[in-house]
Amino acid sequence: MTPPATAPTANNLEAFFMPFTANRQFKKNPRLLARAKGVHYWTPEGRRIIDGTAGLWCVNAGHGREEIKAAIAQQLEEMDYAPSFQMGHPKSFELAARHAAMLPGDLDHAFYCNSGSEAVDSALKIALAYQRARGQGTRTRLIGRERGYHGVGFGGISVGGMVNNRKQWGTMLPGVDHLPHTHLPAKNAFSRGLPEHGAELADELERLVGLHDASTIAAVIVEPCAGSTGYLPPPKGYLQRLRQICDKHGILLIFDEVITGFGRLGAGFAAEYFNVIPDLMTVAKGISNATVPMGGVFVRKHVYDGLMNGPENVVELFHGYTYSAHPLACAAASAVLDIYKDEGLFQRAADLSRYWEDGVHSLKGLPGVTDIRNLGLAAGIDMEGRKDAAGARGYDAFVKAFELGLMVRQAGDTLAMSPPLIIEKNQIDEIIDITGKVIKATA
Ligand code: PXG
Repeated sequence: MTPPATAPTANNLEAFFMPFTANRQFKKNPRLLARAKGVHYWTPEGRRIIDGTAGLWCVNAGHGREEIKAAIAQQLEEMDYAPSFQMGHPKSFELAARHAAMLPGDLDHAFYCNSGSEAVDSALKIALAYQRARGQGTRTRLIGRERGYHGVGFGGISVGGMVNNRKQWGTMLPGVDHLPHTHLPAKNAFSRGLPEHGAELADELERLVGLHDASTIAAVIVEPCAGSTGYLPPPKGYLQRLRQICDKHGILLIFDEVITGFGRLGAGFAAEYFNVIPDLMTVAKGISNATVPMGGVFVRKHVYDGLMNGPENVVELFHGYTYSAHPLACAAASAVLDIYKDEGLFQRAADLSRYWEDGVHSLKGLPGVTDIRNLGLAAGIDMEGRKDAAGARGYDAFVKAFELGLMVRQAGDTLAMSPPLIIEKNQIDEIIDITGKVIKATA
């Protein structure tokens, strides 16, 4: 791979106000990526980095896919943009039909947006609108979960359970409560796949119903397997129990599948993997292989039908984005569905997941490793932090990994990994090898 002609230099990094980044620290010692293909990135200097995180959990089919590029280019040639308010373009309807056909149960309608954050806010609104449309307008309360991450919109941070968000952004949405998280290292450390203990934590929803009354609760939102806060697979039976309690009380269940959707668990969706069908599902990332920003909310028939009432000239859902179902995103999303299907990538992830599990669990016993979790083709590794410096070891590990040619994600002193689903076994070995070195180097 040839590096680009002009490598950016430190003195032109200033203007970009970087998201979720320590700007000053980064700009003193930047980590730049200039090219990508398959499971690799290259820095401007031409150094190869193995992508242990599929970008940010999103490039599931690998980088630089020609089929997606061709579909986007063709769509750009044909029609760059078309509004989706009171107008439509064929690709959006085609894509929705394809998504409906591949989704489990009767999740058969698709609303489109541009990111996971928008998907979450859209899902919360659809839930409120649905409850109101069926004459249950007192159901306005939303229930999230501790350690949940649902993006950065005010709805998402409100139902989310990230302490930094709660510290930083004031009171957020009112009328929100939270289930406890399911991370129980004392009982479940080093579980392979689903942990044994903790299904009873779903019963906390009964407690919240007892406190607030079901008639005030619109929806519960959880990540079936929490991603950003360290990769936390659900305890065995937990999601099934949550589904039962929601059904009992007329509460909508929303699965945030922004990370788990499109193959990460070795099935199309976590809903399919667990055989638990939520009423609404949020997606993004792998929906377009991250080539064109896209998010979506998939809803079950009863939710869509419930909103299709009143006079036909009235807009049923007073919500949408200029770029909802953007033609380029639809073209990309359709091309990536072909890749997933033609290459059997969801099954490939399932087939590789055991090898991956053995690989990540081989890191048990390295200095300060306190827990390792895995499910599908992703894992979280907890490391003992440094005294009085939470997150410092995690950051050093992340930097060291990059130096050694591996991209990982860091959340505090936890490392998270989620390679593209096209990863080969020898490349998994390489990821594990570098991760081991990084853990030792930062102990
Ligand atoms: N829901 C979930 C479950 C997510 O993981 C979002 C919503 C928001 O999506 P957008 O597209 O608005 O970013 C996410 C995003 C990480 C990491 O390192 C995770 C995300 C984003 C960036 C970094 O874990 N998840």
